[in-house]
Amino acid sequence: MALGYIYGKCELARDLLAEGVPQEEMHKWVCMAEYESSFDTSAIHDNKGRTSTDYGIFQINSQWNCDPEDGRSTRNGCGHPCSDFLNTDLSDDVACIKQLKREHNGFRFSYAYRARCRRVTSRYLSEC
Ligand SMILES: [Ca+2]
Repeated sequence: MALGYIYGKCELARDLLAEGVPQEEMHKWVCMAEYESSFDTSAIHDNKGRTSTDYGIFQINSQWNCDPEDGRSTRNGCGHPCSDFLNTDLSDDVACIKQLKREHNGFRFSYAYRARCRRVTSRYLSEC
């Protein structure tokens, strides 16, 4: 397990498949990772006013879905410290995104998905 790894697009699709992401959803997951983090597992972005921070390749949010462990309040819906979402073990990241997808009945919880990935088709992965 390492920090700060930047995936290639097709490499990420292979790893996500190994972590149990369904092939028919793969273009959506990889597109989300591209526009959330530019495929960087260690990406950290503070939201406006620093009330919350987004972590990792899928930019999991500290206010709702992980614990920033710095005293800020959190609902920690996925039950992990946010630092778990910065390494190259994507199993917990995938489990969290699957949970959010269930809770939200789709990927619209993701800003990047709403902004960039809604109309993406499997052709997005045609070079893989
Ligand atoms: Ca992880």
